[in-house]
Amino acid sequence: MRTDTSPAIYRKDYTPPSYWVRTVHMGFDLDPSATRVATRITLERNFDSTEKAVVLYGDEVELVQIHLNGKALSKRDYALKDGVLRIPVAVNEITLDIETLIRPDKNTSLMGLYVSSGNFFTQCEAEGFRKITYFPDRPDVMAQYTVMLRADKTKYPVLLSNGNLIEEGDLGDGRHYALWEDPFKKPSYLFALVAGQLVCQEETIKLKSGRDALLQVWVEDGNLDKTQHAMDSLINSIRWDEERFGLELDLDRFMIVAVGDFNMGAMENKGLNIFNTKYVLANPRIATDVDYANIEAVVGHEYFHNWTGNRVTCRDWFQLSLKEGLTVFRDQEFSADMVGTDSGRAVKRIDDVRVLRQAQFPEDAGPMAHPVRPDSFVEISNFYTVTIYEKGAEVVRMYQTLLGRDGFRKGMDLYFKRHDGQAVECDDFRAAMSAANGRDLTQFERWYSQAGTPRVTAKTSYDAASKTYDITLSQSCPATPGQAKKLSFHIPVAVGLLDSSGKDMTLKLDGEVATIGTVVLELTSAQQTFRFTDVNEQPVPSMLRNFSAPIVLEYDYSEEELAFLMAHDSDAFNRWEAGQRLATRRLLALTSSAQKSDALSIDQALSDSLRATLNDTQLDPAFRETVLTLPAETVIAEQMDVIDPQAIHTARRFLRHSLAQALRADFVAAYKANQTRGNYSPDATSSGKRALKNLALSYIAELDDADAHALAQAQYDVANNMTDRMASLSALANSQAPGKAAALAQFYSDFEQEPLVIDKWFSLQATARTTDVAAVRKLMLHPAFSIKNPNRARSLIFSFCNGNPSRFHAADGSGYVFWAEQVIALDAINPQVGARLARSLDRWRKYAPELQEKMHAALKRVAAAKLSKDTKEVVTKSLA
Ligand code: 0A1
Ligand code: ZN
Repeated sequence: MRTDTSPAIYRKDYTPPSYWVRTVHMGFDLDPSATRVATRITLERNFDSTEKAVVLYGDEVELVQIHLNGKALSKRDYALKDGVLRIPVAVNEITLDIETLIRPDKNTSLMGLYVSSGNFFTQCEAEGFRKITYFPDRPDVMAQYTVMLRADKTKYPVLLSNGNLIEEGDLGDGRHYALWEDPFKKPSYLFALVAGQLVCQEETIKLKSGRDALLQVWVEDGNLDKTQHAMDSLINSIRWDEERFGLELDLDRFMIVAVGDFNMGAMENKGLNIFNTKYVLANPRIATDVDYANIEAVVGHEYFHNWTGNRVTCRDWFQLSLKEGLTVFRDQEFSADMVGTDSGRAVKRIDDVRVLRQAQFPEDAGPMAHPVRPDSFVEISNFYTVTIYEKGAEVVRMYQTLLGRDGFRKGMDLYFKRHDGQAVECDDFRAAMSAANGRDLTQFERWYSQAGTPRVTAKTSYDAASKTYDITLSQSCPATPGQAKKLSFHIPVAVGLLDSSGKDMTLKLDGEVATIGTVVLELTSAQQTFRFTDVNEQPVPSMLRNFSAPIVLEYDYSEEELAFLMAHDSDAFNRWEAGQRLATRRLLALTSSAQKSDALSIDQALSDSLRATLNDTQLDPAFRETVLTLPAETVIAEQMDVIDPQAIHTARRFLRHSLAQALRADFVAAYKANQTRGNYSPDATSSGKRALKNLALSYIAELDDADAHALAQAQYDVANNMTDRMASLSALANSQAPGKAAALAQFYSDFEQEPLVIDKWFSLQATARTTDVAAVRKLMLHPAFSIKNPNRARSLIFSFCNGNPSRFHAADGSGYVFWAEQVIALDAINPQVGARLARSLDRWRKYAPELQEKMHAALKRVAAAKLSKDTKEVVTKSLA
């Protein structure tokens, strides 16, 4: 950890490595308090580099000795400064032997080699390998690894690393060994080892080519009843990649290991994926429908990285979205295909767009805004962001929208043909898409280089005499840090026109052949007019169908048009979108009334439209649930010039309460009609029913009367799965129900032995309406709370700061004081987790002056503390 101000690194300063690494042989003598690592690397000069030295990086690792071509080096033979070790050499081929000593048990950063529950794990992306040994730890240096693990046999019976197990045996002194060889060359960030007391579920499957592959899911003893869903998800992922992209598993063995202490979701180490337990362990008793879906998505995501990330990797970390945006897109498509139905695909799309709007749009409008391919960073760990991941996925999706599914596949095929085994740039992906389809995608590059969410304003005019309909689109993009002026983007805007009966019109763009349904307008200038001909009546436009670009689309829809689209649009996404537009307008008006302490009143038109959707049994329950869910408080906040969290909260609660009153009978009917009986299954139909039923319950619970309490309590008492149990507990926890405290206590004692469930228990309380800072501080004293475990810290501290806006933004500033304390405390333990929490005040300049002042003081307080470069970068940018 460095506490001085660390310099920024720039993309334009990229230089190729001075030496390539051909082979790496590592020997680990695993011991929690002193692990010895002996590494032999063979290197070859890179004639593209002018540097006449080998450059190695190390971070908090003790260098015991170093030999060059068998000769011991003394301190005079190299320069070591700020973790960079330079050995001047003139020969073309060299061998380095490096011995290092590390202390995994003291490693609370969870980067490099660390201990969790007595077992060893590694995390090397992005720059964790340098915490194990000195190495050219950069993604464009790819090498072949052979790894020897030695450890006490009883304490660490299982020894795993990347690739194939070549040999294992006894060392005679109570210790044993395992030798692993990875046949594929890889960058150091994909290195992994695991050692300890673990058990596995395994299965052998036949790959498309006829080869056998051994699949294993490793967990701690006692968790083997929770691995089936992860195994099924892995098998489905393998099949899907074979079918959709013609990509086969290239290894004989593929392992997933679950660990309870992990900074992120999971990691795609070659052949040895390491997962946060949250994204592996599931059974009906402990996991919700959302957990099941997340596990499927994350297992898919890591598996898909095997091609998009591992076989073709990134030249440097500025290209991170090359692998992440593409792989998120792939996991989104996988999840959608697993549901299979059109309506299911739309619900998945809606979920993904919600994440984008709730998290990425604010990021893109705040002090940490950065392009999908950033130009600079101080700490790369801070750039594992929703922009790199989710906006990156939207950018990849736009290729598919522009080129079609087949065109996109051609582009992917060419990408692998050109770059398999290489470390490349985002531009190489774009070039492959362009070349495979004969399309000029030059302007598309701006999606990678310009930050900010573009705004597209649409204006329409119908001319009955000439039967023409014009759509004029104009685009702009707000300034972001370091980018005052933006150039026009290449934006695919998918459009349909509805006739007065609600049917899709046949569309004829000026001079082009007719299509039924949807056309993709390509907006490339600041302003463009698209003319539809042979339009027989004034249409209602359905714009940005399926959310065809990550933009804000403004169009002056009347309330009647929105209600009409909600009822008729053939594009399910836009039916949902019309409802969200209606609800957002209402919520903004209510918020403004709340600010002026005016009387709040319900809107008949909105409640009629929502009632119609709720009662339309032709529509899937899962889809109806998305329509009946009001926009989140954070989404409303982003639409305001000055955010007023209390007024937003009052407005949203008022609307929910009013809808509950107006639609009570409808909600009760939906509750009854959507019961799932028999054994629990997380399939889309059953989980959709539960989602609608539990949404109905949450509305009914708004009324907070004896009937509502009884309904929630009854569901809690008979629940045979975690989805229903959590939904009813949440209804109770947010009410005045007499059984509330007893249910919370019962839940705790029933699940005390299940860490992932106890996380839910903390998080539910952290986000409850009555929970203020004092209550959170009290929960932190609970014996089950530990700030050192990232999942636990996230379940309580992050859930409160990010998921309970009206309490976090308490007028007295107590939330911010708490936030500052926790950022400082977390940063000292684990910089990545500290820096993540530091992001909670990103948007401080958007709040009223009284709050701003208190946030500013809290930020200053953090900035004045001794910080890691991770957290320092975040608060410095926030204050800039
Ligand atoms: N590449 C992983 C994400 C990841 C990044 C950094 C990590 O270390 C702290 C861990 C995981 C993915 O996209 O799943
Ligand atoms: Zn990823």
